[in-house]
Amino acid sequence: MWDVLWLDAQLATLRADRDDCGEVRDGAIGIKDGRIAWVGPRSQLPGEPRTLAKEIHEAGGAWITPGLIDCHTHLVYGGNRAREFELRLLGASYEEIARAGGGIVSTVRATREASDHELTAGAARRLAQWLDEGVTVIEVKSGYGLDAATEIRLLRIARLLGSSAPVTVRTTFLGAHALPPEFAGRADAYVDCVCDEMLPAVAQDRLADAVDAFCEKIAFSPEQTARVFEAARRLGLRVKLHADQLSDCGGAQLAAGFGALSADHLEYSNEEGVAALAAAGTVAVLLPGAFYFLREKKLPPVEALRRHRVPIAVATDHNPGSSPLTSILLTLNLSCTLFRLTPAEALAGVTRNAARALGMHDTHGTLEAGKQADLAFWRIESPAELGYAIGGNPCERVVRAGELVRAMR
Ligand code: DI6
Ligand code: FE
Repeated sequence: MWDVLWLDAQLATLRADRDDCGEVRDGAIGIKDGRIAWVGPRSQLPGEPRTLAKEIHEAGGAWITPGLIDCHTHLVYGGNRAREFELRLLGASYEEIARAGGGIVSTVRATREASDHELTAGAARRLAQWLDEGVTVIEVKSGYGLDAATEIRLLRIARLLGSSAPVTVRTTFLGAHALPPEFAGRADAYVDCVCDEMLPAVAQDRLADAVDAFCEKIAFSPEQTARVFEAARRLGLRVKLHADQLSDCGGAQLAAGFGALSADHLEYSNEEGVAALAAAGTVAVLLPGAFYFLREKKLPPVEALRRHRVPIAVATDHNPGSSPLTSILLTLNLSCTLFRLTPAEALAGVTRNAARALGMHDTHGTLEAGKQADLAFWRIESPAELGYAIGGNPCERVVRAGELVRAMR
């Protein structure tokens, strides 16, 4: 006997063997012990609804998708960078500001000065918008502490968000995000510190599910990145990479060489890089918020990603400097409008492929029997509307692990 049976719903299952959204008209979902026990057309239910489940719920014709997954955010930080935004509007570039000691390092200063309470409250306030928009899994990176104590603080706060809000938080250690001021001119010494001090401490307390780095001219070289990844591998942690965002650093190849879960940004990646991602099974995470906010011109190689059948995910990259974007729904539209993804590709990018980018594809990301019952309910007439609309929020209910965590609105 199932715990709950949802009826009167249209389903976008996002099953991998379907090119569309895996649509099922007049569908039904049975839930038991927080997992999907049965999913399919109501006409194929294996019995009378009342004999199948303890509770019958009607979805009122809503579309149900898997709970959305934002697989790349920098949610926990102090302050904001509105002043820097003004400077950029007056003509300064993101890279010039970074080189002049602004950029990431200014957020590092604000983050180190902030109390745990301030950091937690700021992140929790922002997180509310993800929950409103049907997100049930969010990845959160450290990377604005850049010393062992603060990086650990950020990861602990990220973990705490997951125990105080109805959302699954995956944490990523991004110690190699920028060079902290106290290591100016000594990047290799900082990488030593990341590998020999920070990473082992983070791993010992099981504070990170993965390790990330920013491989870029204004950040860390491919050699320095490889050192961080080798240290992660020794500790049994999977890696992901900020790759080829502002220049072609061979980031895609580097990530693939380490069997990365994902390679993110990829605007400047070349065809060999894309082929390497395909061979390694690494997910390409596209981040249209940063592309838009920095007014980048070089588009990520979407055609090549399709041709090589690299799974494409889409994420907010929420951060105060290059993507102060708090809406996963707006991100869907940006990925369609700017990168020419189809709405179905964009939706797969925040469900099935985002789960893969976090190594959670066995349990999350599609509506299939056996997976965790994370469901988002939408007041829409077709799934394409989720990528089409700019602003607005048609999410009307959210179920997480079988429990209603957002009631009808
Ligand atoms: N790439 C980005 O776009 C962000 N971090 C990164 O590695 C920028 C973060 C910031 O400017 O604060
Ligand atoms: Fe990022």
